[in-house]
Amino acid sequence: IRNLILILGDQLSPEMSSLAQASSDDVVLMCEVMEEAEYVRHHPKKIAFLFSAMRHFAEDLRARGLTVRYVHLEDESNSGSFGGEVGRAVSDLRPDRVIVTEPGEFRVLEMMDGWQRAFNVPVEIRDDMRFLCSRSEFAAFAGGRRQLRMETFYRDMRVKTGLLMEGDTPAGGRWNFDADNRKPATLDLFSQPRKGFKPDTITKDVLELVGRRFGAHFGRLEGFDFAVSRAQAETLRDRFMVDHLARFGERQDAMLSGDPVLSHSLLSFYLNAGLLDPLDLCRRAEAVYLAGDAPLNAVEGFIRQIIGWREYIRGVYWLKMPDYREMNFLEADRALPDFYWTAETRMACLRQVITETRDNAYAHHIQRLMITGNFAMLAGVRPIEIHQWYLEVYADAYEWVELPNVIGMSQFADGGFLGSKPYAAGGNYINRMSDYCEGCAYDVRKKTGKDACPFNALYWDFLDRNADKLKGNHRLGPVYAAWARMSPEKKRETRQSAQTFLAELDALPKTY
Ligand code: FAD
Ligand code: DLZ
Ligand code: SF4
Repeated sequence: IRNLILILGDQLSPEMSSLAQASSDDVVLMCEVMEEAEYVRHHPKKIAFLFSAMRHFAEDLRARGLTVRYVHLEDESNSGSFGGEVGRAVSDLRPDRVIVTEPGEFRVLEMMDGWQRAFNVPVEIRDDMRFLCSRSEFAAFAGGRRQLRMETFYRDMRVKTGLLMEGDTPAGGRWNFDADNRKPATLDLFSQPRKGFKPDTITKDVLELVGRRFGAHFGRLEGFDFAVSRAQAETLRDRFMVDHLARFGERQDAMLSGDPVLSHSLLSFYLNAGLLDPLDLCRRAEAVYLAGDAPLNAVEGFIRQIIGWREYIRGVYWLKMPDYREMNFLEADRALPDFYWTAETRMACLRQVITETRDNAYAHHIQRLMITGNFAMLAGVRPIEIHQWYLEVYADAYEWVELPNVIGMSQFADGGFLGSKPYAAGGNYINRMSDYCEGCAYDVRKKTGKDACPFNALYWDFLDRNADKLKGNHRLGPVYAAWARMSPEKKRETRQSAQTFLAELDALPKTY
């Protein structure tokens, strides 16, 4: 054969650069391998989603006339790794060369770098054209700077794509309408329910397999109703545009116990796996705005997440790996509390978000950033441990997108390279943006003592504990000034309260 084209589990698009010029002389290789399923203990819903989507995509490729060599997890000859399967296919099929699109993880790129020599065949690694900004373009943007800012990058992407541009100026005269987007939410009884899909035969087989082989991983497999094909993902995309986009902005930062999704798109699973195209999605959102069916603050906010944050995060990943993974600017050294795996905690906010995560393999951005992320940072959890947790528990998690969000944005472990200040907050913030505190055993209004909201004392303790590293940050000037104004007794009480809480946390048994 001419080419052996390897398609990874998160490359499920007919537009992949590896598939350009593919013909009937080529063989497409797709493989379910234990190494990928176990290098971290992924949520069962994530594994089920990917295996089913891979199997559906293989069918699509066959329908287009391509030959697919699909290796199932339990095929007897399955060697269990990408390298093993490429090696086996090369020796069976003797291709002229192997073609692959660059992977989303550094770990996998390192494997690929060894294949040419190991299998004695030319290996061509092509750029991933699903992203607007290539790795080299991002490196040029970054220059040698010690700190980057998303906002500057985002403007470049607006100009590059022409999205929401009126000539050289941004639509509405501003680049960013976030100031209109910080409203707490109330339950919207008229909100359209989210569509789910009943498992077909392919998905049913996968669910049986995943339940049997990965049932011990954290997370609930029951109730799986994800889209697993391009057509289904497009149905969800179209419904989001009609039913939810208009309210995306105003509900973006809110959290409600009765509504795990609010007006978020729930499309990251499909974007990251290749079932939806990011630029196409943004153009569709822009069209909704131009038709007058959604306000600018909603559409700009949505587009910014995708051509701004998503691209920026990926740029930082490739710029900074492999060192980025190990960063720990604040020298945090606490083990991840067991309740991240059990949801058994009296803190209602954490209990709620971890329960939703376990059930849905999903939590929206503010839950990830301001509840589980914020708590881990305030408590001083080792960044590498909380990174591993995020990589395991969300169905949209791949290291290229998860790692900078955790290490940089949520834990400030890169010392402010990616973002300008730590996203630290006490109970007041959580109470303002959610309804969690109403059902909590702790009192959000109390600052210290046994029944006071732990976030309150932890917040000040975190700032005081890290003062030598954070005091110079000009965005934290006002909070350090407020801390300085507190009486010595109040300060002592606050720190004592935090220490008692942390000591109790450390004493909790480890069961997971
Ligand atoms: P929406 O709110 O509808 O946003 C639309 C799209 O914008 C998303 O689908 C996503 O593709 C993109 N987006 C929004 N924010 C970000 C961001 N910060 N970085 C990259 N893309 C963004 N996103 C992942 O895709 N995978 C992860 O593993 C992941 N881990 C995260 C960990 C932490 C600690 C934090 C704070 C954020 C993380 N995010 C991650 C970003 C964000 O939380 C999710 O993309 C979002 O919650 C997905 O839900 P949605 O599709 O409903 O998003
Ligand atoms: C996440 C994942 C899992 C669980 N299983 C597979 C698999 O069996 N085969 C596969 O091709 N890809 C899988 N993936 C996705 C890969 O981990 C992902 O493609 C790489 O990490 C690069 O982003
Ligand atoms: Fe969370 Fe504190 Fe509110 Fe309880 S009182 S839900 S711990 S913020």
